[in-house]
Amino acid sequence: MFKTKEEFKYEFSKRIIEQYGRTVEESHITEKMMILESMVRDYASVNWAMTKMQVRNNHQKQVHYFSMEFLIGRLLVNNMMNLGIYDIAKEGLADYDINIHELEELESDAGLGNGGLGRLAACFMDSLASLSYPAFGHTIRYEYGFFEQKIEDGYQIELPDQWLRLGNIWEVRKPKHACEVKFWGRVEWDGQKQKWRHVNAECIRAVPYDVPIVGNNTTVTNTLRLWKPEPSDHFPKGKNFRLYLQEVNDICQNLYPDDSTPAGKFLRLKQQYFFVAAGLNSIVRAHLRIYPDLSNFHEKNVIQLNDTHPVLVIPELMRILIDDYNYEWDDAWHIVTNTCAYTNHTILAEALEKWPIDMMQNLLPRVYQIVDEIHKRFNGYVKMQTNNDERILNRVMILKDGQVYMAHMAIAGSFSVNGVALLHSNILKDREMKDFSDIFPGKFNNKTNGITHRRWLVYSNPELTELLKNTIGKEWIAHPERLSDLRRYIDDSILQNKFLNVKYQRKIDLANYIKEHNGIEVDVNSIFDIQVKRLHAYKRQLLNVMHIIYLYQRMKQDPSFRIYPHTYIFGAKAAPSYYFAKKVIKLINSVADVVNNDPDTNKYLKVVFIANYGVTIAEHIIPAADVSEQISLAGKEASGTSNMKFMMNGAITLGTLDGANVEIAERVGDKNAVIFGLKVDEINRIKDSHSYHAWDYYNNDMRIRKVVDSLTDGSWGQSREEFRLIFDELMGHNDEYLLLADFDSYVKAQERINDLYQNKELWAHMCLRNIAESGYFSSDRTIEEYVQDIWHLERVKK
Ligand code: AZC
Repeated sequence: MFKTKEEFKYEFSKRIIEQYGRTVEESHITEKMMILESMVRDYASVNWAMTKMQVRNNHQKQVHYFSMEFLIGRLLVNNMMNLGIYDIAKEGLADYDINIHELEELESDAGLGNGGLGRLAACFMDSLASLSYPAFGHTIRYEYGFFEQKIEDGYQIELPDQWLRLGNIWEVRKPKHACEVKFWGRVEWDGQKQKWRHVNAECIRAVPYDVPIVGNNTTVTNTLRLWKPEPSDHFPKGKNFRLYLQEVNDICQNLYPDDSTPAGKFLRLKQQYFFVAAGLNSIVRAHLRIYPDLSNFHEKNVIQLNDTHPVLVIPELMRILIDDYNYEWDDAWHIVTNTCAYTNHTILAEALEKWPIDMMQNLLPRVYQIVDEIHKRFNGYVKMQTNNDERILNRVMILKDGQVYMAHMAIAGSFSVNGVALLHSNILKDREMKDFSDIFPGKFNNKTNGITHRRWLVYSNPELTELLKNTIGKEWIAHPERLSDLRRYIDDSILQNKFLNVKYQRKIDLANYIKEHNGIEVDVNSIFDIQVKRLHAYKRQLLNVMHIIYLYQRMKQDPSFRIYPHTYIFGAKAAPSYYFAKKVIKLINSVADVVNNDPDTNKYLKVVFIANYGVTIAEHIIPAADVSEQISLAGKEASGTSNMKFMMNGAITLGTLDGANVEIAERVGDKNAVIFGLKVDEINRIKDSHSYHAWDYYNNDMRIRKVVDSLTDGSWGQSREEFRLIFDELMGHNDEYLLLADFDSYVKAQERINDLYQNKELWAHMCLRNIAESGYFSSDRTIEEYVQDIWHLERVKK
């Protein structure tokens, strides 16, 4: 492998000639990019093979992270940096007059996920490898990632995300690890073997595509296994061939296909079982290559269930143990419940999955039988624990109202259940899942989320990284908690100025992006106030827009009222069938049109919606932020992770006491975050007593009334009906997320930001304090906690 620039150049040109029959100069830019990628992959593959061998030879326990989503983003720079070959490659390419950044820009962003939960999985994979822990990820190899968002006339348009257009150099197809996954058919009792048999099943072959996960500054390289469905050799008799192929392909077409129809629901359940069954099959086979049987399976494997989507692991592993390896129920249950651990990412009812019983029974007849048995035995256990309390039993049952409650099965079948921030874990334990935590004291725990500081600071913000290195050295890169070394310097005026200058550079970079993509000129000296995340009512992007409307109306009305110049930046994808969310996007864009083009105010106020928010765009946006908007209704955002990314890049949190904001505020102190809004217990009281009346706020606060009225008086567009849906949500449905209740306190919080920002010294002090306290939010810390409390892994031994 190349160690010097010269060796790199030799290898690079040799490969281009071998592969494409041209010289470096003659080759096309995509060819150059793919050759560079293949070199990096091969560079990593030695470590990859070694890691697998070491884990096997040392009989080490591994964690298997099962997740429907892995939002890994681009890998080229990340892998080169983690391998420590970035500079060699960059300089070698420069000798050929190739700008490495141009190659980087060609890589597609692997968007195999929707949002926070998927990005968390990717951060975890990075930390696991970088901390040298043996780990596998399992998911589906989706043909299309999360949709590509375009904005036309202010509306969101969805296009297929063809991330595999140029192929995917990182993956390696592993047909020898393929297996069959069975659907449909029925179960039959085999009297001779005294066992249930699954007959007349339709088989689909699952083929793994392995992607190396390269650790930083370590030889450890783990695997992300993407499962692809293919036609089986056991073609279902009598089945229409085309239909069968269609069904096979459907499984991997899209992430979370529209599940508003029964066909969509079936497909989703199929996807879940597909990768769960395939993943388990490969883990079991790997185990049996080393050990004589599965009795010690849980001592060598731990499976983390990322939300309820992979919870079929529980009955499927039971099925394998009982049907394929002749274990008795109790022994199998012992193994399963000591293997599985479950992470909950949300308490929103619509996200807690339930599957119609008849659907599961038809699609997965044998698995369903086992679910039914788990349910019965769990009922027995609950009765015993609660002195036959029927009310509790009714609340915790796995099968009820004709549905399978996946979260209930997850809790019953796991040895650990965790939330993702302190507040969220407490809400689970004390409220949402209280019955369960009473039944299983000790099972519930908290693991506050984290983000990989490598991608989110070191690689995406090299300017700030350089400044930090010059100030406190580079220990913090391997030990992010050492960012606290910065505490001593936060009042150093030279450092403060340097920091403000780095921020300024990054704002120029983002301003250029906005100019190029939105055609909007923004003032780099204005406050960059940014809210980027999925669009959802509970995240309250609407509150942000309402405040912008208020500012605009007030400046129009009162020429003596002017704010410090502000650029409000949004980025958010709305689920394709989520009409309210799409209307909010339209509203943001319509308000932007009016406000940005009004010469009375546009020196003070600009609004920008950046399309197609995802990992790669986030890497540009986050380092440029002055203010991080984290304004969900308290109790609703399980953790949030962009809050951590912003903090680490020196932005000030403007947020409610929700999710991990609570822990951020606690760490940086009251003075270094701007907190507003109702707290969880206040909200619970309001909700429990049904004492909230949105109309009271409308009637009593002129500002609110004017803002709300503007939704239906044509202020923001052609038709008065355009934003009726939003008006109805607020006034017709009594403002479920209490925007009006928090409005006044949000206005005041924004005013605080306005004042604070104008004191440059104080502002820089606050930002630096945030960076200094952000080490805790590295996913390295989170992973160490999972390892200590749940997974009990050892680092890969040589
Ligand atoms: C998200 C939560 O909404 C977010 O608060 C959290 O930070 C993140 O998970 C990681 O834990 N949830 C999801 O992305 N999706 C679902 C289905 O919860």
